[in-house]
Amino acid sequence: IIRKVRGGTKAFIVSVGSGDGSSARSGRRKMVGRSGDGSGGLWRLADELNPPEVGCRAMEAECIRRFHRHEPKENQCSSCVLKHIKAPVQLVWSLVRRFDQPQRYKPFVSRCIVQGDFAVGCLREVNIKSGLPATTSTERLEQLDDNEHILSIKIVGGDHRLQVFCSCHLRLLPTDSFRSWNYSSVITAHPEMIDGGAGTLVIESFVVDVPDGNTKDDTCFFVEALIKCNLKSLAVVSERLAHQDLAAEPMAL
Ligand code: A8S
Repeated sequence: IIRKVRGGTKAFIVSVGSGDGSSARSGRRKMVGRSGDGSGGLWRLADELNPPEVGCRAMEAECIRRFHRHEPKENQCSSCVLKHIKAPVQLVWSLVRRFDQPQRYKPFVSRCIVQGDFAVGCLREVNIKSGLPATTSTERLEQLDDNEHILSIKIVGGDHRLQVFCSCHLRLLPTDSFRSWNYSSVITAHPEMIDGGAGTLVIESFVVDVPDGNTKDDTCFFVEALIKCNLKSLAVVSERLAHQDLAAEPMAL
């Protein structure tokens, strides 16, 4: 499943689950194969932007292996979204690391308040824009590594009303039956060259409980869609800032 990928702002997804294969939509994936890690897990490459023959380079596979190892339990699914951004890693990381300001690039966040000091272990209360099956989310900063560019969070509360969802529509619980959502994610940023310029490979992976009545496939699809929106927006904001930085630089004589 490791294939060549061209530079540019392309995103694709690698997912792993226990391969229940029960979803009617599993055929939607462009590629399905066995992972070679001996776990018997099913690796899928869901490629939204790249042509089917374009997949994952060795560098990406290595970053996933080093920083994005999750061990999903039987009732969980795990997946990984990648994005190539035409902006230097320092700039991209300066946006990603701000656990206290996710609204700088996350399009679904309207407000965020951090309780206490901004340090590993602190909690943020995130307000979600209307139209989504949640209004707030309480999240803990699990890891912040400015050298390796790793940020990891865990959802510890909120009013997520997701019980049954699928790719085409969401069915919500009655408003009084809130459930917390067991969700952890890791986002990393890696320097790379894109079209001869400084670029960044951003990888975000997650592990989440599969709600009752859902398949792993549908759960992954829903979360991947949200993360893809976040990373797309991160690329737009970063690339805009990178252009401004370039324009502000004095011309070399
Ligand atoms: C993130 C990633 C995700 C956020 C999800 C998946 C969420 O904030 C949104 C809608 C939901 O229904 C769940 O890092 C939740 O932002 C946008 C509130 C958790």
